[in-house]
Amino acid sequence: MSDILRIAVQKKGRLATDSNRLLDEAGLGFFRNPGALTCRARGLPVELLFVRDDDIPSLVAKGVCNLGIAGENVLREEALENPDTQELQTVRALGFSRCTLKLAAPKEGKIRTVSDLQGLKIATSYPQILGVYLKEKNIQAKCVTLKGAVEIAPALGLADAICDLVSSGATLAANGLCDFARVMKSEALLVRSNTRWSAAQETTLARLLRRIDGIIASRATKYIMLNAPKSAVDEITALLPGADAPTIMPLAGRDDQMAVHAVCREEIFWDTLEALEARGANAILVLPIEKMMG
Ligand code: PRT
Ligand code: ZN
Repeated sequence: MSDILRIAVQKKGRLATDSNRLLDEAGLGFFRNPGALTCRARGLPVELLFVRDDDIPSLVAKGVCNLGIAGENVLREEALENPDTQELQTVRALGFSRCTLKLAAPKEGKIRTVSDLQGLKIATSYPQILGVYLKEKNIQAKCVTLKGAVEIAPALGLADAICDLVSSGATLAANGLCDFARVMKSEALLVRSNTRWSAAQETTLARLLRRIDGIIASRATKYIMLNAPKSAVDEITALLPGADAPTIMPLAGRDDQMAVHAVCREEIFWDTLEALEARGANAILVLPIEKMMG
């Protein structure tokens, strides 16, 4: 059994940049030659395999790779189609490549609700997920499977409606379509195989997860520094979003002011900064946090 942890990631596409960035920030330190399909990390005993996202569920299910990063939509579609991939365990939801699988129809047409789909044709790249959804809703409709450019299907007369991924909604709008139901939400997941691993591989995964958790936590977290009038310190610290135990220190040469430093675990909006300033806070700095641990 190998001691190297092998991770399948998308070679090129909407998952690739964020997957690579996460693994890079987690200290894997890999340099990929253009065109190379595998790459050994320098920071941890890890090898990356660059593949199409559709192949990731089965590569991990077969144990060719220990881990994979894929969209929830692809994992669910594959699990419905290929029972081998049902055994994959989600180890982390990664918070990127977020999108929603939606039903949409021509803006000018008559389809406004799911029940309007009875007896009609729906184009999709996700026939399994759509099939389950329609069954739950007691709708009998025909799925027309297309691998891409699903949004063009109604204009070509191939289908009456579509079921496709939406993020900004710009593609639907550009094709004169309007969404009317949400089938599922999706984000990138880190999944692991159900096969036997060596102790070294388990140890590497534990180290990797601790680092990933630190990265995910730090993304939502900011460090805030400000000076506050002594009399308003309590009021000002109460306004800091998601801050536990701020550090409050005297300011050299200023008896009337204190320095307040805090880690805020929730987003700091302009409104909050304005409210802080209105209570006398000054020299307010909001800084990103790169890494967190402990
Ligand atoms: O080559 P490979 O098979 O690896 O890649 P792919 O072409 O199958 O997938 P890719 O790279 O396009 O997407 C990979 C994954 O990113 C998907 O499986 C989703 O989990 C996720 N994702 C997030 C998206 C989108 N957002 C998305 N907007 N995948 C596709 N889209 C498409 C959608 O199909 C539609 O055509 O973008 C268009 C809509 O975008 P908006 O912004 O106009 O709404
Ligand atoms: Zn794909």
